[in-house]
Amino acid sequence: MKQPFERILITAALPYANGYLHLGHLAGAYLPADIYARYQRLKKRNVLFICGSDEHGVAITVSAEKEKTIPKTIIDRYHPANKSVFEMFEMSFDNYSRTSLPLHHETTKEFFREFHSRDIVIAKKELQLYCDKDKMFLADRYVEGTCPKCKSTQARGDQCENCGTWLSQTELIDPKCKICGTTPVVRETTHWYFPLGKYQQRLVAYIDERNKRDGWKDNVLRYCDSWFKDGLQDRAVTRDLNWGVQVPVAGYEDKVIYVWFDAVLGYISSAKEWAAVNNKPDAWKEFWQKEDTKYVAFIGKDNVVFHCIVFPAMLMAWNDAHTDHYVLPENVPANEFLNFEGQKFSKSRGWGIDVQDFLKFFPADMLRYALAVNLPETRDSDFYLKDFQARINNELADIVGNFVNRTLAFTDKNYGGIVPQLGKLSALDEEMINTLKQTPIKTGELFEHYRFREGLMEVMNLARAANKYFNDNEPWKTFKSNPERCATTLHISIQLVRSLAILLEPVTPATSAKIWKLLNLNTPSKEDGWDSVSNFTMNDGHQLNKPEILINKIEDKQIDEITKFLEGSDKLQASLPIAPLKPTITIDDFKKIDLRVARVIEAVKVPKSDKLLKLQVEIGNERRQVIAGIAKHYKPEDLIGKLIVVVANLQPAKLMGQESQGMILAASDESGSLTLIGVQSEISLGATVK
Ligand code: B3M
Ligand code: ZN
Repeated sequence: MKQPFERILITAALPYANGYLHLGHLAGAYLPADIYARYQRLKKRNVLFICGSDEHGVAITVSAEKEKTIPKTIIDRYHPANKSVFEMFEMSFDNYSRTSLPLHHETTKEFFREFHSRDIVIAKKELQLYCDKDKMFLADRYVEGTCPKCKSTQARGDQCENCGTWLSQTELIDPKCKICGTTPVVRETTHWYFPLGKYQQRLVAYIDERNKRDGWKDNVLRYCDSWFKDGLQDRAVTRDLNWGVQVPVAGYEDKVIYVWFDAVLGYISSAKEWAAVNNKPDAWKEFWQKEDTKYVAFIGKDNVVFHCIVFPAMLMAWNDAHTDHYVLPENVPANEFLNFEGQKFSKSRGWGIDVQDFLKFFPADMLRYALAVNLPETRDSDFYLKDFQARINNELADIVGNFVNRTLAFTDKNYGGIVPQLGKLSALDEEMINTLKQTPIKTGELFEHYRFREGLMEVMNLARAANKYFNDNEPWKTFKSNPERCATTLHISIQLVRSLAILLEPVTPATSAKIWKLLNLNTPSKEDGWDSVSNFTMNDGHQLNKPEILINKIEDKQIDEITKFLEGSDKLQASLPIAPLKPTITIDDFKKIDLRVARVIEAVKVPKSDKLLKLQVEIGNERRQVIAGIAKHYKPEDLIGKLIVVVANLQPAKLMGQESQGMILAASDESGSLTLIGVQSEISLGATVK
């Protein structure tokens, strides 16, 4: 990389589009990436920040099988959902793409064809695990066994999630088919192999060079070292699956490219999409193929091998025969894991909380702040709801919120909201200004080195110092006794409020936006960058807006609510009165009701109604439209594919002008909770319920 660099390319791991994002994902890769991107933009650097959904691989096909549907149904549900969750969380991606796009398939094939034509990838017959019962090769997550390295019993065919080791499936001890649980047999198949071993020396040198230049994290270096120590092996980059990017080699069209080979190239295709959307079709090359670009890849620790070893090796292989060189990551600041209330996030055990659920209870900035002060940068960290409340109340509200409020309220009350004049500086003023000058330098230095927690700490120290400054100057006394002193104190405090708006923007952008509004500077101007933090740009005589509380404290009640939500309705029910029972009926009365199993095929909101959803359901070979009052409890996209029970012989009715040909069954309690009645396992549509 030519120094100094001209551009910064930032990528965040592409989440699999087979589930909702939880807080652990945010702490692992996304929040740090966003803080970095926002900070660099404030430094006026030319930034491209990209991400997208990873839509291939066994992660997706297994999810589809579980729901008895096709992979496309899964990705079309989770891609838009995750995209919008990222928006709610204020991720400032320049582009959020998806790997099912033809543009991405083309990019991946281009790399594969290149490697094929130069004999870099080679076809090899190799033994793979095959399930006789399911009649298929057990690629990746289709097989589980004991990790030869750490002895975790839940290692998958491609990787052990516990220790991060990248495995060949035949290395697994006591492998079992994930579909049927039987022990697979070993069978021969042909796959294309990428010769990682040939790149080992260059990879070692590459990491060494980048580490010297940009300081890689110890945890990342340790992971890489352990792979190098074991010696890199040839790795299969194709799979016997029918979901993914088709292998572009004659005779191998029934195989697909390994998901990790295509996923990392998703960073390139996402940049291409960004360029195309912005009508600058070649702009992506500026970021990917100019040596004065600094490329930083943010990921969680389980993805280290693919970003520090596999992807760089692929790019090296490409670069060897091209003049337009792709840039390699300058750094890969991988985080460790975040635990939730003392335990690992686990989708299968239902432990943890999805981002979208959390954001129903608290604004994004609160979550961003609480995660940022607690990022698992050097070791796993823990997220406790009680800690969360304490952090927000004692830090964000009591330190930042309090300083902004008291400054603006005092100015409003005593100066009619007009910035008072700066007078002669006292020793306390000088000291305060000095601290202010240090903060953007210290925080900037820490952010540049991916130490976001400590960087934020410096900002909070400034806010603490600002409160102390306000206290020590006692403006409520000097207003009468020494008006010039009072005016100067407030003038400096208002400048500090503006400084905090800039310094906090990478972490809490909505709070910063609110501060700008209170300062009656609706949008920060071009001059309000990171390097202007300690400039006094708030002019004497400038009219501020009416003060408003910046941060509302979290009440115990709110923590109780989210806790109840997490625990499900079990506890809730025990304490609730039940609705009065109805008069007895005969079995014949009951038999008049024709209940059938149906599947939801489509679901949309009924226009102008906040309660109703319009569902298309399939009952046997019949399709019906049913209007259901469940919009407050279910999102339309969450219903698709669900097996439910409908009253099939109810007289059709019109609701809000829409025909309803039946009714779906749901349970509701006195608290207003509602849950649909489903069936426990697959059964044919139209089956009767008795
Ligand atoms: N989808 C794994 C994960 O979500 C994978 C990352 C791809 S980054 C190119 O953890
Ligand atoms: Zn099987």
